Amino acid sequence: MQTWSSVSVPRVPGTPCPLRLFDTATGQIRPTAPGATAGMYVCGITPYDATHLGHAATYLAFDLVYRLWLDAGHEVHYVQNVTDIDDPLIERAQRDQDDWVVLGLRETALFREDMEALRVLPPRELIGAVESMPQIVEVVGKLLVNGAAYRADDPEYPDIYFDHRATGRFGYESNYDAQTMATLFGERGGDPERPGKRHPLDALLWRMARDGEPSWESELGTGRPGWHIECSVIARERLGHAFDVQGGGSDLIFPHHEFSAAHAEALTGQHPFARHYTHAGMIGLNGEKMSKSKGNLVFVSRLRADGVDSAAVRVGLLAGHYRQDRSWTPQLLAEAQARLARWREAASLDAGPRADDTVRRLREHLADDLDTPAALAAVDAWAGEALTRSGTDRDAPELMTAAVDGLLGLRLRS
Ligand code: 5CA
Ligand code: ZN
Repeated sequence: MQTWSSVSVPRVPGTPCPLRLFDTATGQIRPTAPGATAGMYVCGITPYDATHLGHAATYLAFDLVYRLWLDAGHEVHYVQNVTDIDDPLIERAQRDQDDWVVLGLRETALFREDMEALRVLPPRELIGAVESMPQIVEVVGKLLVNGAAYRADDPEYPDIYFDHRATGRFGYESNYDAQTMATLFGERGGDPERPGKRHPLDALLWRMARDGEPSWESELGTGRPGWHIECSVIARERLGHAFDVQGGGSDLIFPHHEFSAAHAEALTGQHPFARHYTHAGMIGLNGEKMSKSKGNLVFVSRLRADGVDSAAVRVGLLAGHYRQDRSWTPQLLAEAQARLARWREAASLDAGPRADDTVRRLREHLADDLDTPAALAAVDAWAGEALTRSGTDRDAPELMTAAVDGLLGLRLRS
């Protein structure tokens, strides 16, 4: 699939800091240790609706991971998927009497525009489930042969399921207990009640065609893939095993990332699938979870249409720590706008206080599990001093402009 346009990332003077990130599997903040090229996979959108601020916050968090690795001299092989065939897409298309392909293309195009407006660095590869069908079919076939997958005991619809006990490691990524897994599996797209499965927790790999549903002919029988196998296959194909970071929102900790890892590990016998499993917190609105059922989604495209500066949206979302569940409020946006205006004014001065130490702290805070609240406070402190017109360092405004652009993705000068 076509990805989106990139922005230039200025080199930031000074010494880079190696990035430490929280890893869900071990429950610890651990150093990332990429080679010359860092590999990152972040779960992409299901394009049946516009990008809301929750999606944006998650992609911004991983944008910072990208920027810190670039700063440390790594190349980054970033892969993202688009779930361009799944139940929500089919249901929305039916509801609106739309074509699911057209709906997916339209919302993906809007997503690209939103990401560009937010100056999110594009993945090297943006890959749809539909275009990955041959690889998915091949992997599901292999899982059937090696015994990790089986056909449901249902003559009419012998769907293919993954035996979650296949690797003997199931649960290592989320660390959830059996009860929590059972609850979340049911809530997040699983089908625990489906008759004919070996175990309620087993996840769908291939759904045989039902009347009126899109399907693909294959050696598995005509049908369509389950959700987790899509990301498992795309990530492993492009990044190999033990890539550096598997990312997404915390709603994907279980079952999605647990199964994506288990599918790949059952296929190859290699462990781990990813070295870090990193998850962003959920964004709500005015203290309530943002959800379609509540109708309280704030879309990036809506804010753009209302003339809101996307840089202020970026500042507002980075004002909280990426792992914290948090709320978007009108006040948060107003504060972000004021903060950005102060920073821009300070960056436009001819001179300011020396900025080397501020840049050092900015890097240290970001490298410490993306501590953006502390990083933004460091910029505030410099800008505050600069605006008292006390500083005389003529290089400082330019240095701060480069650092805030390179590390935080925000342009202070046009
Ligand atoms: N296509 C799948 C992933 S393979 C999916 O979850 N799509 S999504 O459109 O529902 O979400 C896209 C990304 O945004 C995922 O990484 C998801 O974890 C994240 N996300 C969804 N809702 C929120 C939210 N309220 N706050 C933060 N991140 C969110
Ligand atoms: Zn995914």
